[in-house]
Amino acid sequence: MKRSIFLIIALSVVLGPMASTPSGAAQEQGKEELKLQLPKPMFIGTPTNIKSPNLEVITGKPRGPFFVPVGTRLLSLNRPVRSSDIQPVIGEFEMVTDGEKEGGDGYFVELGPGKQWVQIDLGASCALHAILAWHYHTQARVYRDVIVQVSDDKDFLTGVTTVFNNDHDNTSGLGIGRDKEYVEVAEGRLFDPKGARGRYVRLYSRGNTANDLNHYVEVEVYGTPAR
Ligand SMILES: [Ca+2]
Ligand SMILES: [Ca+2]
Repeated sequence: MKRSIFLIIALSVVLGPMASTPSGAAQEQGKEELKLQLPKPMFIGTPTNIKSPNLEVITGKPRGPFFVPVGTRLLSLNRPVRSSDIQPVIGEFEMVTDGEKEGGDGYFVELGPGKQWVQIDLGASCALHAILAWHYHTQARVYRDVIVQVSDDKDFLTGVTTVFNNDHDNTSGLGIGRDKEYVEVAEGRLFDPKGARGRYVRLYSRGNTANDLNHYVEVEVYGTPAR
């Protein structure tokens, strides 16, 4: 009798989570895992010395799989890049979309101090399913006021979708952001545009915890190609 009760408990422990979670819950119909090529990490361990009022809880765990509609492609490779800064301090704007994501010197473009943006022209309006940004991953840093927007207007005056905004105190003047600040790591940060359409992707920042400058190693935009 004791043995059978034990078996029932054991079975419910094993089957319980399976019964309550349909198999493949993370993977909806018509979706596939987004495959990414990630650069080598430049530092190991969880930074504990970064203080910021809007910082997310640091788990140190890698990002889980992310699912996108079947047929999603990298749309941003070698696409033209504009910026609020006329001339980079270091590097070239082209480095934002050149496919190189390694850390270290020679792989990032440096923009001037304060609020700056880079903007990628995808060439056509597309439904977007993932945007990834690597600001800088040679050391642990938090970039301020990260705001990611999508629009068909190159000047971002009309039809703007805000995908991400962690400017919790509105210092950049684009509205209060509800997202959290995060530490830059080699896997980059994935922003979910949830199918928002746009030809242009604009990313803002306003300095970082190490200095007042703005950096990009790479930005990747994934979506459904325009027909
Ligand atoms: Ca690059
Ligand atoms: Ca802010």
